[in-house]
Amino acid sequence: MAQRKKIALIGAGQIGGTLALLAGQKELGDVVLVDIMEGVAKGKALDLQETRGVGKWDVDVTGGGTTDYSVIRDADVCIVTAGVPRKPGMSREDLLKVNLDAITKVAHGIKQYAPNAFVIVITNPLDSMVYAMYKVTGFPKNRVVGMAGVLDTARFQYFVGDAAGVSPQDVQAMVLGGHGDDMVPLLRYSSVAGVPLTRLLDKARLDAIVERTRKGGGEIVALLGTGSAFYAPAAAAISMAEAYLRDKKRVLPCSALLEGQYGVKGLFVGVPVVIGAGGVERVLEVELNDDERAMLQRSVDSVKKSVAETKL
Ligand code: A3D
Repeated sequence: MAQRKKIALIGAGQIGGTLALLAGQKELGDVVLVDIMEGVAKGKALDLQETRGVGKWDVDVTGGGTTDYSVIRDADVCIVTAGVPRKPGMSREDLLKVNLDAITKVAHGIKQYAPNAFVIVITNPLDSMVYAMYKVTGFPKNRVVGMAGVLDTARFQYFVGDAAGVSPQDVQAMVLGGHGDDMVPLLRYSSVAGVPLTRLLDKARLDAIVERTRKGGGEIVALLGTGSAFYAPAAAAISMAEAYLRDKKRVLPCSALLEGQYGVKGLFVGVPVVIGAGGVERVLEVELNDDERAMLQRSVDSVKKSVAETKL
C-alpha cells in the first residue's frame, strides 16, 4: 500500500497554521508542525486533529519544537515560515538580520533529517532567504524554491477580477522579479480568459492595479496592525506543494535559481517555472521588451543587494 506523503511545516505561526489546515483538508500527506514555541506547534496540531471528524479528512497532524528536528525525518516537502513577519513601517530588508538566523538553523535541521525534501521558503525577505536555504542545505537547485510570485499573481488576479467584474479564476497573470515593491507584473502576458486586459480596463485603471499589487503586502500589514498576510500566502504555497506531490507540471511564478536565464546568474528571482515530481523542472523564459527588461533589472538589483547582506 502506498505510504502517505509527509509535509513538514517549519514555523507554526499564522501562515504555518493555515498551511496545516489546507494540507489536511486536501489530504496532501501527514503534517508535522515545528516551532521554537513548541506549545504553539503542539496546540495547533491538536486543534487540527480535532477538526478531522467534522472536516472529514484523514491525515495526521502532529507538532514539535526546534530542539528536536527528528520529527521532520524523511519529510517529502518542507515549507518554511520560521522567523518574524514585517511590522508596520518595517521594510522586508529590515527583516533580513533576524530571519537569516532562523533560516540558517532551520536549513541545518532539514539537511540532517529531510535530505530529499522539496523545500519551499516563505520567510521574508524572500529572495535572500531562499538563497540562504539553498546555500546552507547544499540541496540541488530543483529542490529549493521561494513562494512569492503565486501570491503576487493571486493579488493581481483579484484586483483585475474585481475591477472588470469577472472571476479572479479567469484572470491569467504573470509577475516577474524579486518579491519587493519593484516586482514586475507583465501586463502584456496577462488576460481575462485570453482577452487582453487593455480591452477591458483603461490604462489608468491598470496602472493603479499594478501599483496596488506591488504594495499588496504592505496594504494588509497596515490593515492588520500586527502581523502580515497569511491566508493567500498559505494558499499559494500549498498550490506549489501540491504541484510537486501530485506531479502536476503546473506553470507557476516562483523564486528559482537562475543560471543565465533572463541574463541573471546565481540569484533566486521570481520567474515562471514548471513544478512537477522533479521539483522545479524548468524555468520558462518569456521575451521581454526594453521597458520590461529595465524593470526586471531594477528588481534584480534589489535582490542582489539583499543577498549580499547575507554574506553567504
Ligand atoms: P508568524 O505568525 O510570526 O509565524 C512565524 C513563526 O515562526 C512563529 O510562530 C515563530 O515562533 C516561529 N519561529 C521563529 N523562529 C523560528 C525558528 N528558528 N525555528 C522555528 N520556528 C521559528 O509569521 P507568519 O506566519 O505570518 O509569517 C512568516 C514569514 O512569512 C514572515 O517572515 C513573513 O514576512 C513571511 N511572509 C512572506 C510572504 C511572501 O510572499 C514571501 C507573505 C507573507 C508572509
